[in-house]
Amino acid sequence: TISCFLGCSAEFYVIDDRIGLGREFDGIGGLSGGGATSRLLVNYEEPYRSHILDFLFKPNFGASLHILKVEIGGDAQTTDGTEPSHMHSKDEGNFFRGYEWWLMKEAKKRNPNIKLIGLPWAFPGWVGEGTQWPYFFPNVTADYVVTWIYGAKQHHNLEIDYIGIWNEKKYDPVYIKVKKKKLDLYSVHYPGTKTVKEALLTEKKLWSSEDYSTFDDDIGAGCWARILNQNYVNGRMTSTISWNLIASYYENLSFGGDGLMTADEPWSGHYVVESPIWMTAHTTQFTQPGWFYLQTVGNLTHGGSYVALTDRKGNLTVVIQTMTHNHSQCIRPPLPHFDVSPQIATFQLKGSFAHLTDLQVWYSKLDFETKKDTLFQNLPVSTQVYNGSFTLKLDVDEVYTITTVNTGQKGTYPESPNSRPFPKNYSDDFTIDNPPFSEAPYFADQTGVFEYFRNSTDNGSHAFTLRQVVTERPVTWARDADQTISIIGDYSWTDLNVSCDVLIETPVTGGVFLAARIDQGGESVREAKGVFYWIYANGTYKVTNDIGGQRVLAEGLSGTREGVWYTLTLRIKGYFATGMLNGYPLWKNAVVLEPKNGWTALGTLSFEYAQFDNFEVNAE
Ligand code: 147
Repeated sequence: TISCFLGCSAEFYVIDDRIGLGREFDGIGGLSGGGATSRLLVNYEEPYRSHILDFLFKPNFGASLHILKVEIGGDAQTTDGTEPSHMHSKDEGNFFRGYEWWLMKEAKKRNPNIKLIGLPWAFPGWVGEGTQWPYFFPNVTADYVVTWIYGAKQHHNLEIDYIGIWNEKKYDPVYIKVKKKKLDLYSVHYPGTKTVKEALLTEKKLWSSEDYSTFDDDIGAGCWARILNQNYVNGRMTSTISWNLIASYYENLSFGGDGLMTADEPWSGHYVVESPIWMTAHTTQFTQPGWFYLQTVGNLTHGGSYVALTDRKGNLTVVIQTMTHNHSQCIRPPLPHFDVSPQIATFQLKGSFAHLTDLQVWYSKLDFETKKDTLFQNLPVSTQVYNGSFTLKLDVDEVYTITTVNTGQKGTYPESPNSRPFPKNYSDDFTIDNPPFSEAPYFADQTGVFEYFRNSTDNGSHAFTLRQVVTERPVTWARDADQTISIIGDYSWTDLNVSCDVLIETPVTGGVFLAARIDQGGESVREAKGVFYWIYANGTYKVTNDIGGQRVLAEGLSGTREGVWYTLTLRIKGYFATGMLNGYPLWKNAVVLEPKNGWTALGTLSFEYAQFDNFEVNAE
């Protein structure tokens, strides 16, 4: 029985298919990339990595996503790092770089029906033939993207369901025509649940193909639950895709901690299944692409909204959310004020649903006062459904799923290992035959691409190295640095010793660096400060406070040149830094006022080949 409050005045809502159905539902998705947002996920040990993948993709378990959208790597910075291209240059192709292929296969393994989408953010420089623009040579760009699609099929047996144009940048009608005869759907990013009238009138499918981008705490969950409903109720959008899939990148990079859950500690195995996963489950576990929204969807009288979907074979799923304004703000766009208060709602089932009796109820409450959330609980509730209607006493910040589908499950695994910081003593000699991934563990490229390399000219101690391989400025999406850089370690590191063997490959103009206390990457990588120890092919060295090399702390002669391996050692303690070359002091007591802390890093002076070996860091 429902206790009487609000004077027992229940509001009535009708769920009815006799007036015809609404639009076809296309699914809920997550976006890996745009960019490098899954970078650290691949380095989790089993069984944790599989557990995480299950929470994302396994049907009737967790987020049980319908769609996986991935970045088509373009060798350039796309928010939290660079993702490697399948064609670094015109004459080569390699479909085993990065981790998006792997991720798509893992998703398909769990859900063979999952839809795949590819979208480029950036392109290798050759695609623009030096113009830094992908549309001057639409054939080249189209071929490049089509090669990726064929590669997916040929090398991984992956069928790509949808391909986008160019993320958040101009589109070009000529390019679209070259690539494809027509546009199938209109999709927007961060629509704030609204659609313009003109878009509705086209009767094309409307999607929110990138949305959310909010820290994955309870407010993020509130945002996500609200827009999953309202993107259809307000905007008739039939798919919503989360940027991003999983927060698997160093937290101090751009938009740290956005995602449906967090897994950014592969060294400890620790991960957290955050509340947005369960908000997703409320929809995904009880509908599938190909279901239809009913026309009877809408807003609730005292705030919140409801959608209803059917498979047209008698199944019904109703999702109700009552997120309050302050507990459901997404990062963008601004959310106009609205009120939500407790209310009693009676849903009357008509048409095909009039005789339903046995409905499952799944319930969540984000409790911002007690902090004790109820997340995705199956309530014993068949008693609440009678006489063709059910009544819910709705409080604020809740989600209900009322459904005929009885396969829902709240998946669980034993707790993941305890959180631990990045190991203070860490080394990598990059010696590995047939590496499963092209990147070395934990290195997160911020400009350029660093890959395992088998050095055929060296059968001795440097046969296996890490090599920077982007030799031309890409058609960028963000403001990539003019130097290349890959970061690794703990952002809170202050005093440390770091060393690495380096090989400059470019005569005269070449240069490489080893660095520490790097204070930023991602979209602001050009402004990265830290302690950068450079050696150059022209026989000199420098110590600078910035990646651009403007703030010089020390400089002089080093006798260094291309084609020779050197060991660089950088030691920083308090305000002082010291550098060694092949174990001999080259400069000392350079004064470092800031940054106080940051990651360590490797890199090159420009887009040039260079190699690295025997990386070792010992932090205090
Ligand atoms: C999006 C990007 O597509 C993602 O790669 C990621 O960077 C995400 C982070 O929130 O942002 O790009 C946007 C850029 C600008 C707006 C929206 C999305 N905007 O101004 O509304």
